[in-house]
Amino acid sequence: MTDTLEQHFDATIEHDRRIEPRDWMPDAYRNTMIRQIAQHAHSEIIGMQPEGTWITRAPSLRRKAILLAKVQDEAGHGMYLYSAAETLGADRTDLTERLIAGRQKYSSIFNYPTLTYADVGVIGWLVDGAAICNQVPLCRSSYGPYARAMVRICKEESFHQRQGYELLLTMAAGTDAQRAMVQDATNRFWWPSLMMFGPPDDASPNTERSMAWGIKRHTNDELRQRFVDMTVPQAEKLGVTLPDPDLRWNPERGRYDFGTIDWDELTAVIKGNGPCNAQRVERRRQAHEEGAWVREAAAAHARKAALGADGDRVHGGGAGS
Ligand code: FAQ
Repeated sequence: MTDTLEQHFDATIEHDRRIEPRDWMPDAYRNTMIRQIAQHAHSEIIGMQPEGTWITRAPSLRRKAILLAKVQDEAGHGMYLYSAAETLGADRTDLTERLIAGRQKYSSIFNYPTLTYADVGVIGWLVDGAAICNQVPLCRSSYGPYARAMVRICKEESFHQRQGYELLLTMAAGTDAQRAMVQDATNRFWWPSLMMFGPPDDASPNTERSMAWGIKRHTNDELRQRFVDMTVPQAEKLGVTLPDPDLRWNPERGRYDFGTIDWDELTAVIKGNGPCNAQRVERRRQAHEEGAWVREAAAAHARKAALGADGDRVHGGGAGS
């Protein structure tokens, strides 16, 4: 029986069709999907914090409205993704508790501080830019609910990327002090953005199997290179220098060469030792506790509504008998 189910699973992957929630899947596939989707959902939710801190300090009503909308979008992405994880049998409360207990990861990038308003622009440009590069191929990921969630998420992320770039173009056309802020933010976020794509291929334990299962469509290094190639001309147009003396066009490869990434830094940040890890998780824990009454009220309302519906049914049934 399991053999037949496994053959069906393998054939679905081979023919590049989607695996759906009620389909049989190997435990390792299910666990990998839950891990990746949960990590992704946590990143969207924790990712609200670095920019969220600037909402009250946005320099104009227009910038405040844009930033509020963007941060709300990230919350929405987190919700779609938790729902996608639930289709695999995961429990949202359990996932949140694992995040707060440090037993599940979220993207390293959100453990860096946002020191000036230019950081909001640079996050839109580089962080959302890297997210798009990584996530557009995930729209073809083999797990149906994840792939479908990714379509809308990518549309919104590309709007986020453009708003960040527009903010930076405005600052770049401003004063010397504003241009210096843009350069400083670029200096701080460039290398961590490259780390978002994960460890190099030869140190990425999950890539080979995730590629074979059609969960990932490209390796970490392929996507990182794609991001560099896409971003260098954008930096030139902005008039900022990317902080890498080894960055240059390689005519033979038809791609940009770039310097060595500090993998020790990525490992440290993933292990919880980045500049803001403790603060981010603590804030998430507080928000979860402060939101307990909302969850209780929603559950009580749902119970009441269900009881009401049942009551009607019982009453109707009684009248007819
Ligand atoms: N940070 O074997 P691999 C956003 C972990 S975008 C932390 O290469 P895999 C939008 C990895 O999970 C950011 N951990 O793993 C936004 C694995 O953990 P394990 C989120 C990392 O899965 C913008 C271990 O290291 N995007 O939120 C990182 O094949 C602005 C070994 O790595 C996604 O999650 C890292 N950078 O490839 C929001 C995209 N890299 O098994 C707000 C979906 C690796 O030890 C504001 N995810 N790890 O527990 C993916 O594409 C993949 O999971 C990768 C990692 C590429 C991230």
